[in-house]
Amino acid sequence: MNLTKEQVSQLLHEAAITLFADSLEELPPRQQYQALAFVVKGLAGPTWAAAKHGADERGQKQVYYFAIEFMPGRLLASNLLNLGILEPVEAGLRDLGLDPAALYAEETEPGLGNGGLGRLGSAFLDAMAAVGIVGNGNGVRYDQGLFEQRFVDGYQVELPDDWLRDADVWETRKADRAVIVRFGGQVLLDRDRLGQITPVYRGAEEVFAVPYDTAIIGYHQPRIDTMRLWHAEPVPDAPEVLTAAARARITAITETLYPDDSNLAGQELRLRQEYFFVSAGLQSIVAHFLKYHKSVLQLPKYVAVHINDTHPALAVAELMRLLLDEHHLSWESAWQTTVATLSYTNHTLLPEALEQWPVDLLAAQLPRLWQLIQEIDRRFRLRYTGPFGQLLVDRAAPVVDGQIKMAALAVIGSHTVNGVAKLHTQLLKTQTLKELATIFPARFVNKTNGITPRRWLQLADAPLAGLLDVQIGPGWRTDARDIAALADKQDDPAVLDALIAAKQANKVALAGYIQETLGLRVSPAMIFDVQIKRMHAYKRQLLHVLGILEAYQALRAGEKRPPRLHIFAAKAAPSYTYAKDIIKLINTVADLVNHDPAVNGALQVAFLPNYNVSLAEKIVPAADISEQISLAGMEASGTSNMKLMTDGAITLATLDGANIEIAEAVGTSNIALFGMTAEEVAARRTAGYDPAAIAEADPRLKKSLGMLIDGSLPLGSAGHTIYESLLVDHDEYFVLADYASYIHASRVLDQLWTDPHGWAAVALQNIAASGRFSADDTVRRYAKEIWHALPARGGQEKWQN
Ligand code: TH1
Repeated sequence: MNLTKEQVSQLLHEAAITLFADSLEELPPRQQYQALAFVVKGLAGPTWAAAKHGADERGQKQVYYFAIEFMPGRLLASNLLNLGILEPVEAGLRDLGLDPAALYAEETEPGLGNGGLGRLGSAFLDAMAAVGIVGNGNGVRYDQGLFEQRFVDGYQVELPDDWLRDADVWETRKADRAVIVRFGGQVLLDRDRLGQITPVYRGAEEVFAVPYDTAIIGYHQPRIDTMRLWHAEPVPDAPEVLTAAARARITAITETLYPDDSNLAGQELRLRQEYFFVSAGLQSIVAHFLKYHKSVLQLPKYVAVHINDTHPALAVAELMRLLLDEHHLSWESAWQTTVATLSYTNHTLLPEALEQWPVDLLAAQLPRLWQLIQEIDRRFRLRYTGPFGQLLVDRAAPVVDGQIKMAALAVIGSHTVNGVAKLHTQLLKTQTLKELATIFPARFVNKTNGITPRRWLQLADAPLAGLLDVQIGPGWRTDARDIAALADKQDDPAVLDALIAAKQANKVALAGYIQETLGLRVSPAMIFDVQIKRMHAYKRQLLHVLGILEAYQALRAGEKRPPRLHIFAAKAAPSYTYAKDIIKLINTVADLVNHDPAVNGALQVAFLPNYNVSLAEKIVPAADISEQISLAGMEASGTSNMKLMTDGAITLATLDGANIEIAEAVGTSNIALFGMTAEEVAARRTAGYDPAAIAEADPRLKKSLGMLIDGSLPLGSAGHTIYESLLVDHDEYFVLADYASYIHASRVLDQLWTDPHGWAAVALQNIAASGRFSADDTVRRYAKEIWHALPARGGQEKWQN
């Protein structure tokens, strides 16, 4: 899209008058941001409108990505970049005396996810638009996203995330596209005039599902996809007047994001959320489809519906309901159509995160779906017990012991199932879902996750992006694989110096932010050692802390080490007390080392509060070390590992999730690996394990563990809890088993740091190898091998003005 900076200025002034009846110069920054966002939305509008019909008219297959979380991050700069107008707009703003970065920072980030799962969904939407796949997000418009995190006395405190206080400029309410979603009541099966069986609903609770659409702009091409998020409201003009309590039950459905993946509290509400966005999405897809096509039997030819983790797995039963009850297909045709339309990604092996619904709960909330799930279960058993035997089928079936296993339902009802990294897919097939993989071996495939280099490199890391343009030309901006050309420069000292300078600039910026936020002065000359991800025992932030305490003792004993700053950012689910204890521990250790003159300047800890996409954009470009230290076999993939590598951090990692593929891509001499493999972990679990003996044999480790309970760290009960988790409760995540090897790998990095060009050469190889983790390629593989939805050929659409 073409735009001059003069046009930018004119459009902005007009928007200021239209929106706020004031001149641009008079507006506070928040309103200046809103005016600019309004202009951008307006520029994209005509193309968005055209894109919505284009695909249907061409008969191009569309993908609907169903996810209970999305984390788009701030959209203004990303939209400007994708529209190809970042430069004229920034020039126009500067001419007006406005600072572009300051305006971008006014945008409230929609925190509609917990972490990697939601961020992946948003990266995929961005990538689909970029590569020309007609993609649609389908999710929930939560009134409140993930809580805002503060630290009080080192403890996590959760504040509500009121992200809609200032209206969200990007969303568009589409009240005319609302649909009704039904819960509860009774279902009677009746025959209609033509003798077809039709369910009659009695006493159901009706909920009005209103979609809010946001444009997902394709990078440098006139292709705009849509993220559709549903909001729950009472049905307007309903004949019955609802009590206040009944209204509240309805609005509760989309009030808050469920901030947990570690246990199933608030079960009923979560189930209602899941059915709500699944039913609303499928109803609107089928209705829209039938505007262009005659028969629902054609659905799989034109529509792919993707189930992102089990949260939308009710799609299997809901699509059956629509095809059977509303479109009167036979069971067999409805089933064929359903399976051919749906596909499923599994994102976790953690037993506590694999959803199961008690039959009573589901039957009460969704009586018709319960009938259909029973029938799916009955037919599954009938069909496969012969060939595979009772025992195996019992383990594979969706309904077992009064529970409905959502992963099983998703696998049975999908044509393809994928894991998110090679190891994860393998463990899925051989362990977690092994019975289903025996029955459906061809269904299981791997699709390793990806990230968008546009956000993490082009936008968040301008110094590195500039360096790449100079060294290898700008082709990498469209095709991330071109970054590989950088590898040839590893012996060029001028390039290495430029790389060091680029990293330094990012570290200076982050150091400023740390000072502002925590009042902690840090030097950009230190090693910035980063661990950013949800707080969880399996991710082993605790191992990182034990590493810090080891360094602390070494420095106090007079050892020399390169100065290191340990940077953490992480939220703990509010009900996950152990994770909150680790937060308290990190903050307490930070207090100790940051105030001890004996280690002055050589060791510091910064725990930045309120981790979200925007904070990651500040931390990732400044990182020297990327800590990816989960217990092998636990992290499905990880994606911060890919972002940090892209921006030139060196990975300190176990052989877990996508770390294995990162090691393959960079070569083992360019990554610091340590710890047990997934196989070794499994063997150790069987053999038995004595963490106390390990602690006893290592004086420094023993001292660090003692510090948890001897009063040297004022931790309250958290110290004892953590101590006992390791030494009394058998250290479930093998922190102590991997400790010595972790310390060793970390010391190898200390050694490398003493040779700046040596370090920079390794960082350079990481950047050069990062191209294969671009989400653009990942969604191309999904499109080709799962969705069978090929990108539109070029030239089919034009910018509309
Ligand atoms: C994450 C995985 O932990 C991570 O390894 C992976 O890279 C990411 O998904 C994207 O594939 C998950 N987040 C959640 C969140 C919930 C439930 C399951 C998972 S798996 C609520």
